[in-house]
Amino acid sequence: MLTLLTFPGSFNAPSHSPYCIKAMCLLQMSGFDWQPKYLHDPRKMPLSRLPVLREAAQLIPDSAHIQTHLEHKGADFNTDLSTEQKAQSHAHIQMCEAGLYNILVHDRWLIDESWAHTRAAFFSGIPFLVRGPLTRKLRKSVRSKMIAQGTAQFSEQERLARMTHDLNALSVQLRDQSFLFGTHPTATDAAIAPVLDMILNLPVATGACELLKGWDGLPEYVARLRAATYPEF
Ligand SMILES: N[C@@H](CCC(=O)N[C@@H](CS)C(=O)NCC(=O)O)C(=O)O
Repeated sequence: MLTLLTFPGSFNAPSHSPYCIKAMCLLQMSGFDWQPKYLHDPRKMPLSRLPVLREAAQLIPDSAHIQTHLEHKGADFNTDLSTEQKAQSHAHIQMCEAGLYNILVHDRWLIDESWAHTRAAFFSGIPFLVRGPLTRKLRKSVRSKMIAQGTAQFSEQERLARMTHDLNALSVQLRDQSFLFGTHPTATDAAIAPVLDMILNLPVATGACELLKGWDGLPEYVARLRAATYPEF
């Protein structure tokens, strides 16, 4: 039995990490038996992050490595994709991880009204006396990373303009198909739809949330991916 070490769920999702949900979707799509094990603190994990897949004594960190591991065991997440489509898949995943993911993190952690909900949902298990100092330290560190990465240096208007380009690229790829590469979900959908889903389910209606909610076809696409591949716990 495979075990996915994952952050628990929040905001209407089976985990509060889109990378953990990506791994969950890949496991569901693989057809292998698996179970979740919830962790709150990833510091003892190989890359100090989640998700991590455990198989017997082996720990496999990083959702992309988990995908490769499952593929070596026989899973095929990109059935029927041409070489050109595989290249497009790679480019879309990179775009999402560099752009949309960081907008999600920004809106969860750095918008004050949203942060109050994020803090309550992610850290309610931390003892009250240490919760304040710990979450202030974590928020400061996320802010520094968002400034270093660039997302927090832009105005809201600039962030939304960049997001519009990303959503437009996804829309063009999706066209009138059910999933990004046709009638079946692929690894690209597993990587991208959870990020969109979390932006749609932000605890407050930020500009990014409103932009995506009003985008023709993308909320429906996310709902299809949820129905097809999210686990039910
Ligand atoms: N490249 C990694 C990224 C995983 C990642 O960044 N996970 C975040 C949560 S979304 C994490 O564990 N951050 C450390 C923390 O929250 O302490 C993957 O694809 O799995």
